[in-house]
Amino acid sequence: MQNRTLVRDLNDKLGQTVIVAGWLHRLRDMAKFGFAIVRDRSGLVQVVLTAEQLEQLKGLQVETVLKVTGIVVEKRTKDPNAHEVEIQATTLEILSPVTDVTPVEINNHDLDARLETLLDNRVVTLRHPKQRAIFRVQAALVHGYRAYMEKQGFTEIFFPVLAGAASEGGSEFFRVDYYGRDAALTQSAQLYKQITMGVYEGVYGVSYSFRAEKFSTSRHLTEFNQLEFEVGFIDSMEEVMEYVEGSTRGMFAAIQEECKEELALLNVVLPPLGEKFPRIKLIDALHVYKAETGIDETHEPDLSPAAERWLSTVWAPKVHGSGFVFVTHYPETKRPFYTKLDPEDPTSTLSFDLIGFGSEIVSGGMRVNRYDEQLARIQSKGLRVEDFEDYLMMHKYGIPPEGGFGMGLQRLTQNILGLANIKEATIFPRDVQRLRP
Ligand code: AMO
Repeated sequence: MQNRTLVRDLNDKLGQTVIVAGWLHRLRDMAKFGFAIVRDRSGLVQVVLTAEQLEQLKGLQVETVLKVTGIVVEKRTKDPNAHEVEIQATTLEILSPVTDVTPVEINNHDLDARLETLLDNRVVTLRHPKQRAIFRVQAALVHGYRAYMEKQGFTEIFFPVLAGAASEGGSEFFRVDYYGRDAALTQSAQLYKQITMGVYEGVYGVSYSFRAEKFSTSRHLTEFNQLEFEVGFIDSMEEVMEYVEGSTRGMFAAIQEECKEELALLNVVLPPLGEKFPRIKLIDALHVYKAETGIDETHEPDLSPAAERWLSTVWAPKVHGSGFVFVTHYPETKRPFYTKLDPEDPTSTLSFDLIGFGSEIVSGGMRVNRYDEQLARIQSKGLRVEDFEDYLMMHKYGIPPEGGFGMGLQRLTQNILGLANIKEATIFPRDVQRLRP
């Protein structure tokens, strides 16, 4: 639309005639005149309407799409220091009339709806300023990630979603009928990002991951995005962790720069990152958990959700001034076939998770890069070697020592914004029950 002014730029246009376009967020009819709150992608503005203009809106509901021409004036308020502006409308054009009442009220400060109602009516609830803010923050996280990776000189890769074999093992994959053949939706870009290690040495990308989860939880989706990363010619897993930390810091910087208003609207105060994210072996973490809380999970092969929460929200902030903690050296039984075994203890792996603000948001580690070793791991995991022919070809033709990680985008957004359910951090979530909208 030519000559349109966004709401956020109106403060600079005092006394000028402008065109503002957006949705009717709220209407107050004072009989002889009225107030329309108009919402565009940048904010809300009050428009003062004449009786005739009010008449134009008769029978129309909120969300009607409007084009307003008017003069920017200082808003009359009781607070002499509040230099807000409003628009004195000269003409009003209706671009798309709405006659139905919205199924959920979206013009209050908070959306008062249960999660399922909010998601059933996502088409309109997404328009609420707080919902909009969530996905602005998510976009900024990806900007920060991309900017960091580009700065390192790495190559962005666009990974396939349809594949012949499951990448993470297990049974949690979706089968697809592919012209009568069995195909799968990728659980991650794992195999593909590793293959590119024969070429680019450092790659990243945003992938789609599909997991046929059996239950709905507040942390799991059946479709989500991973910020993927893989790097070659490394000496140790610690190098991969440096990239996790560097990119996370870059992402935090991006949201602080791009999303000040959104973070304020969502009442988010970002937790401290600390000097350096602490690193602790799984077994040591379980012992600290036991010593400090009395809960004995030292015989477990993994952290329970409660232990993850305690480590990242109590222990790491208190002891290391950080809301993040790397937990390393998970047992072989808990990690996929591509994970390198720890040469000092072959029941353990060179693997890590990054736990942040309550739960795991990143998984990563060193990978097996030699052919014989990888063949043996596939066989020992009971997987069919013929399913991994293409993958093993890369090992056969030389892959440097390498490692990488995958960061769950929706999980990260959920934890940073303190959202109770991951579906709130997913624009159109899919779970065991939900496939719409
Ligand atoms: P993993 O399976 O641990 O590792 O997944 C990596 C990250 O993705 C997120 N995540 C999920 N988010 C929402 N719903 C789910 N069902 C779900 N499952 C996982 C988490 C998790 O930390 N290929 C490896 C990564 C690697 O080693 O490079 C992988 O997929 O935030």
